[in-house]
Amino acid sequence: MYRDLRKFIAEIEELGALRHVAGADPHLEIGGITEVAAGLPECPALLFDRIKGYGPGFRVFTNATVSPQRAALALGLDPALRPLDALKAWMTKRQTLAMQAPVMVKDGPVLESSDRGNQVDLGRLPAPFWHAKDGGPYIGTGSIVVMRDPDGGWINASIYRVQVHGKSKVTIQFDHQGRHGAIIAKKYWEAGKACPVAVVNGEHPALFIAGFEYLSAGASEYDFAGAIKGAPIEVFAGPATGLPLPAHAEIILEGELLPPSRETLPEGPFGEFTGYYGADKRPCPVMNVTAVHHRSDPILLGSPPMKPPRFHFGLPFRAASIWSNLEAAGVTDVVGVWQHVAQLMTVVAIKQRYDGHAKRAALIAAANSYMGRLVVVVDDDVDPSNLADVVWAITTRCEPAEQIDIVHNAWSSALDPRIPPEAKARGVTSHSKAIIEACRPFAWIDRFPPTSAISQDEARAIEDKWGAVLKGAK
Ligand SMILES: Cc1cc2nc3c(=O)[nH]c(=O)nc-3n(C[C@H](O)[C@H](O)[C@H](O)COP(=O)(O)O)c2cc1C
Ligand SMILES: [Mn+2]
Repeated sequence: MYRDLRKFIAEIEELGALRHVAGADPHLEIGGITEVAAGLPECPALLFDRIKGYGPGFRVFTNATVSPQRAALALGLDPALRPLDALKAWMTKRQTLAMQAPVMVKDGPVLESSDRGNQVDLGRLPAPFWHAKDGGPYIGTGSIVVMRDPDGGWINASIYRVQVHGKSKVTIQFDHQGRHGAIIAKKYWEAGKACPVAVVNGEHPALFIAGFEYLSAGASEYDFAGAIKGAPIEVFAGPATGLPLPAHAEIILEGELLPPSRETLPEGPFGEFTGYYGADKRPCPVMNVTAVHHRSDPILLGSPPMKPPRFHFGLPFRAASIWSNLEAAGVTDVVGVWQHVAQLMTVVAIKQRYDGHAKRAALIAAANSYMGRLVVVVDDDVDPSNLADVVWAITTRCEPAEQIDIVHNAWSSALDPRIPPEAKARGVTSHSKAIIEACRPFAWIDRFPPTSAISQDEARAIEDKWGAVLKGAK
C-alpha cells in the first residue's frame, strides 16, 4: 500500500483523477472550488498550489476520498470494484482486521521544519475559510486530534474540527461529551491540569479513515490504521508533548488543551455535513500551540463538510458497520447496506425468508443510524446504492398506511437542523425516524406482479460484455 499521503496523491494522479489548481484564494475560493468539484460526476481530487497570499509550495489537498473509487483506493481495495462490491469487501475485511500497534522511530520528514514557543505563527499556514458564514478559518477539517488517556495510557486519534484563532491558538470542537477526546481532556482538567494534545494533518489516508470509526474506548485509531495499512504507523515522540506522532504526516501542531475554567473561545459557526449551520457560535476548549512541525512544501489535507450528497467518503463506511451489526445480530440474507444523503438515509437490501424479517433488519439499522430520519428496507433485486432504484421500490412496493412506522426519541445530535431551537435549548438531541418497508409484502410475495426489468446479474453481464461499446469504443 502507498506509504503516505504524497504517494496516495501520486496514485490518484495515475488514475487521472487529480486536478492541479494554481492561484486560488483561501478565503472562500478553495472551499467553493472544492464544493463544485465534489458535485461533478467524476468528483476530481484537487491539489491547490500558489495559494493567494502564500509562497509556492504550501499546498492544500481536497476531495481526497469523496469518490467511491478513491475511498476504495484509500483502503487498499481495487478502485475498479463496483461501489457496493467495494463496500462489501471492506465490511468483510473490517471484521477480520489484525490490529497493528505503531512503531517508534527517531525522526521523520514532518520534522523537516519546526517552530517552537514564540516563533509559532499559524498565519503562515494557508488555513482556508471554507463557507461564507463560517466563524473563521479552519486548519483542521480532516485532521487527527491525538491525546493520551491518563488512566490507561492508550492513545486516542480521531477527527474533531480545528478553528484558527490568531498566531498560536486554535479551538477543538467535540460534537458531544461522549467523544473520546472530550472524556480524556476532562480527566486532565478535573486534576487541575491542561491536556497534552496534538493536531496531525496530512496523515496517511488509512488514519483519516480510522479517525472516523466508532472504536471502543481503549482501542487506538493508530492500531486500526496500521491494520488497514497492513503495516504499523511510524511514530516519533513529539518534542513538546511526548505524544506519539506520525513521522510521515505533513503538518503537526503540538500544545495543550486548556481547562475551560481558564479559557474558552467562541467557536463556529461552521458549515456542517447536513448542509446547514445547525449549531451557532459557542464557547469551546482552546489549544495553546507551542510547536508547529511540517514537511518541506507541506500539503494541508482539507475535508470540509459540504451540502449532501457530497461526503468525506465516497463509500458509506458507517453502512459497512451497520451491515456487520446485522450479521452479528444473526439477521440472515442481507445482500447490501448503503447510506445516501451523506449518511442521513440508510438502506438495507435483504432476500426475505420470513414475515417480519424486513422489520427486524430495519430496527437494528435504525438504532445505529446517526442523525438519519429515513431507514428503508428493499428486496434483493433492488440495488441499495442506487437511489433511483430505492425510490422506485418505495413508490411501487410500499403501502404507506401499512409499511411505514415512526420511532420516536431516537439518536440524532445538536447539529440536527430540524430540532426546533426551543427544544435544543432544553437539551433535546433526539428526533423521530421513519422506517419504510419498501419490500414486497411477504404474505403474498409470490403473487406480487413480476418486474419487467432485467436482473442486476443480467445487467452486470451485459455491462461486462457490451460496456465498452456503450461507452463509445470502436
Ligand atoms: C471530516 C470529519 C470531520 C469531523 N468533525 C468532527 C467534529 O468537529 N467534532 C466531532 O465531535 N466529531 C467530528 N467527526 C466525527 C468523529 O471523527 C467520529 O465520530 C469519531 O468516531 C469520533 O472518535 P472518538 O470515538 O474517538 O471520539 C468528524 C468526522 C469527519 C470524517
Ligand atoms: Mn476513539
